[in-house]
Amino acid sequence: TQVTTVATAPIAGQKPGTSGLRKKTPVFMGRHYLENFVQAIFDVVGSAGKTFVLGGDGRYFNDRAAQVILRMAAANGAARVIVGQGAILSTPAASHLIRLNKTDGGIIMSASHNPGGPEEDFGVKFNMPNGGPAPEGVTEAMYQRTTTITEYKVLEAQDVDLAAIGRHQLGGMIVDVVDPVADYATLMESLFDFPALRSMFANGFRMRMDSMCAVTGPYAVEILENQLGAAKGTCVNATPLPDFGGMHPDPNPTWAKALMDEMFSDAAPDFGAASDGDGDRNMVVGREVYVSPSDSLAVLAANAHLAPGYAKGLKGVARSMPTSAAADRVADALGIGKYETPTGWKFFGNLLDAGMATICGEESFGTGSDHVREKDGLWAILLWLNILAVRKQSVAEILKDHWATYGRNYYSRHDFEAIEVAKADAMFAALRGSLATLPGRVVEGMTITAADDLAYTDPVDGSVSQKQGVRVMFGDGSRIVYRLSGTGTEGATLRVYLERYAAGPSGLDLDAQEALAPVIRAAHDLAGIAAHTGRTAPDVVT
Ligand code: VG1
Ligand code: CO
Repeated sequence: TQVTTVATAPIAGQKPGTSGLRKKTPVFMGRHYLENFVQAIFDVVGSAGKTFVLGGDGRYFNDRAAQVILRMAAANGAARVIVGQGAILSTPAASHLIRLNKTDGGIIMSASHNPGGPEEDFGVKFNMPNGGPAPEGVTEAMYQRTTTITEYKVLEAQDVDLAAIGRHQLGGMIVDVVDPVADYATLMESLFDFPALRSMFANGFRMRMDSMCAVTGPYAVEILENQLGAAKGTCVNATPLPDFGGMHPDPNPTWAKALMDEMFSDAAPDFGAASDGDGDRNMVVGREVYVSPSDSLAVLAANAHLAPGYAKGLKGVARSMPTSAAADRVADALGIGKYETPTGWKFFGNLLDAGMATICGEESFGTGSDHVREKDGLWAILLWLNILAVRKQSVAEILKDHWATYGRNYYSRHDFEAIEVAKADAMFAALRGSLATLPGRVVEGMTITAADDLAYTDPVDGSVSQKQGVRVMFGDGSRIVYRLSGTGTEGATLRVYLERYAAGPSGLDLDAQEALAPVIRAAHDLAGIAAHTGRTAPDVVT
C-alpha cells in the first residue's frame, strides 16, 4: 500500500447548501469531483490520527464513494474509520455513532430526500464531533478550500470488504465495520417504553411504516417488527435500493401517496408513517387525518414527558423560522424556552449542546431531540407511538384536543420547482426591494405589520447568518415566508410558507388550504409569483 499524491485543480460550484454538497450523480462521479471535496474536508478539519464515522443512505454510487473516502482517509493519516455494514448508515444513526464513540466527526453520503440513481442526485456532508452537521463557518472554509486545491492524497489499495462486520486494516488505518442498526436500536430502547409499545401491538394496534425503499427499512423492521412485535409486513418498501425503487423518498402527501391512500381508505390501520432517503425525516398520518409537521412538533413537545426519556420535561423547544408557531404556544404553556432558527438542522446544534433546547423541528418533516444532533425520522415515529400507547386515543383525537387547548396554526408550504434561476433571483430582488414599503399595507383585508429578511444571531456563539428567508407578518397573526431551496440540484425551487392562526373554539376543523386561501392569494400578490416565474400553481403542497 502506497500513498499517491494526485495533482488536481479546483472545480467550480463545490459549495455546500442547506445540508452538505448535493449534485447530480454524474457530476459527483466526474473526474476528481468527490476527491476534491473530500480532500477539502480533511484539509479543513484535520485528519492525522483522527477517528471518523462513515456511512450513507445506500443510493447509487454510495458503495464506491465509500471506498474512495476510506482510501483517502487512510492516505491522509486517519487512525480509524467506523463504517456501517455495506456503507449503510441512516443520518441519525451516523450522528449517534459519532457521539457514542467520541469520534472526531463523520462523513455522510446522502442527498437525503432527493431521488437517487445514475441520473439523479448524490451528496456528501461532514458532521462535527458533537454529531451535528458542520456549521456555516466550517462548510464555508471547505468551500474556500475547494477553490484553491492543487492535490489530493489517496492510498493505492484494494476495496475493503464492507460486507464483513469486524476489524479490517487499510494501510495504517483501522476500518471497523459495524451493524448499522444495533447501537441505534439500543438508543431508542433507552428513550421509549418498549414494554408498553409491545403490549399495544400485542393488543391489536396496527400500523403501516413506509420506508420508501430507502435507508430506514432495516431499522424499522428490526425495531417495529422484531423488537416491538408489530405484525410482519407492517414495514413496506423496507429494502434500501440504489435508485429507491424509482420512488422519490420524500415523505410528504405527494410522494408518499400510497401511504396516504391507505390511511384514508376503509382498510386504514391505526397509524401510518414514512421516512426519507437518509432516515432523518418523518411523516405521520392517523386514520383519515394528516398531521402537518408543524403540528407534529407541537404535539410531540406537549406530550414528550409521557415517554421515559423525556419524563423530566423539556428544557426548551426550537423550530426553524418557516415552521409554524404552534410549538411556541406549547413552550409558553410549559414555561420553557422557545427558539427560532434559520432553515437547516445545523442551526439547532448549539442550542442542543448548550442544553437550551431538548426538542427541535422543521416544517419539512424533520423532528428530533438532544439524543443525537440530527433530525430523526424513526425517533419521531416512536415518540408518537409512545404517546398513543399512554394516551390510548387516536391521532385524530389527540390533534383535536391539541387544537382545542392551544388554538390551531393552519399551515401549508407551496413549492414551485425547477424555476429558471434568473427569474427566481429577479423575483427575490424585487421582493426584498419592496420590504420597507410593506408595513401598513392592507392585502386581502389583512394589515401587514412587519416585513424583513431573517438575519439570525446564534445565541450561543454569536455568529450571524444573513438573508435566511423573507417574511411578511400580518396583524391577525398570519404570516408568509419566502425562501429558495438550498438542497436542489436543478434550477431554483421557490418555497412559500403560509400560516394563519385560529384561536377557537370554533373554526378549528377547516381544510388547511381553504383556511389559508386569503393568505395564499396575498402571497402571490405580494411577490408577483406569476409575473416573475409564469407559475400560477405550486408543484408540491405539504
Ligand atoms: C430542505 C428543508 C430543510 C431541511 C433540508 C435538509 O432544505 O426545507 O428544512 O433541513 O431540506 O433536509 P431547503 O434548503 O431545500 O429548503 V434533508 O432530510 O434533505 O437532509
Ligand atoms: Co433527509
